Amino acid sequence: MFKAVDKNKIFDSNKKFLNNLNKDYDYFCEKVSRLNIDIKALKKKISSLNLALPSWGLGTGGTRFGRFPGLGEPRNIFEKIEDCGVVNDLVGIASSVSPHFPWDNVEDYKALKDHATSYGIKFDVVNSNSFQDQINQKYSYKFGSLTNPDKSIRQQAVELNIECINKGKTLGSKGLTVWIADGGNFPGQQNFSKALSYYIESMQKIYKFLPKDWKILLEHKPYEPSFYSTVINDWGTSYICAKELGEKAMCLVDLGHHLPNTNIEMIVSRLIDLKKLGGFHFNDSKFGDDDLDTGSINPYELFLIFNEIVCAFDQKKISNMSYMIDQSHNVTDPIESLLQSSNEIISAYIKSLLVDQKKLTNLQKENDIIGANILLKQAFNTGVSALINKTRYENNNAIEPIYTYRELNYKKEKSKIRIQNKKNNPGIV
Ligand code: AFD
Ligand code: MN
Ligand code: MN
Repeated sequence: MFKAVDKNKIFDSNKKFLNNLNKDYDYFCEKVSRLNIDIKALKKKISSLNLALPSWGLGTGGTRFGRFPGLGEPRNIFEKIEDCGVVNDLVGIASSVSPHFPWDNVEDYKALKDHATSYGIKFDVVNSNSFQDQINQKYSYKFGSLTNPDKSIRQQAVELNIECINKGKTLGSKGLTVWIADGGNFPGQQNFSKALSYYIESMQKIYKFLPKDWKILLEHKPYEPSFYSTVINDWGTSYICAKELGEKAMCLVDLGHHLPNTNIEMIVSRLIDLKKLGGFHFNDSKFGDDDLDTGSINPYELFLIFNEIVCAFDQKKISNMSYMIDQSHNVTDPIESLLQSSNEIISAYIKSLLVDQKKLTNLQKENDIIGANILLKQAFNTGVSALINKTRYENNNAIEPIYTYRELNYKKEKSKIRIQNKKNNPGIV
């Protein structure tokens, strides 16, 4: 689209890398030719990956201890979309944004859509925020939203989700993701059984309003902000609810929403077999729902997850998947984090496509454990950056997105226009 970034600037910046890129690319082609891999097909896979950016990830995040606003950060959804445009112009695979309501409320949704379209950005699934109270809100979500013991509060949360669907319809979204913070901080606080049945009852009401071609994604999380129990705590509970709701309800796997050491790739496999895996929120973590940058700590896990997805696509067990980044950029420029994360995601994906699935099946049959492990490791250890960078170059995107981005001095320029209000709010966004 190249409205956010001048195409010529990308072209000029690319010149510096072209010579070396071609050498690296030739080496890559030579290497994979021995593996009987179709490079054209790989390039097509790279170009067609669709990675949604979270609107809240464009602003500087924070923790409950504080937030340190970054230079020139976007002040509203319109400016966030401009920043999405920058990311997408540089990497070419991030052409949609996932809005969060009421954070991203505007007066004119048609105007918002037109604004996004002018930057080449589409709207991915919409998200509902029933984990905070808003000014002028009748009832508080302090003790829960969709699962609150009070019927009127549950109804208010249901209506919030229906409003999200209506906003999404104007924006051209095709889905709603629901993550609730509901749960308990003390034993005895909540009746587990009632809370879950309230959830299903509330979600059924929302489900009725889903347009035909929409899906509803259920996002689970084991703890936080409730620290004793969470209503939709794990993939099993999420699956039960999705099954209860119907065909359009699918489970969403946020990589940070698992207890330490959980085998996430196995959960992915299970949900695929159960025909209920709808999408991902990518991020990385060390201790909990850290919302760190995807692949920054455990790129091998990301690769193993993609290996399950690729295998399922091969076997026609799945035909589409929704990919989104869900990170909190507390100490970096969110644009740089998103550029780097998109690179980690595409790398893990492409590496997983290098796995010879037939060979793997045979090695598994023969119980060749080391052989199977070597097969995976060989794919994981294959350098794919030349292929990815070359594809980006051919699509007029940046060979080295972060380098080019830094040359633009984008945030410095924006800081002259985006005058921030001085409040240093703690909180997730
Ligand atoms: C939460 C969940 C969910 C939610 C987001 C809000 O990951 O995706 O919408 O953070 O910032 O932990
Ligand atoms: Mn998430
Ligand atoms: Mn999270």
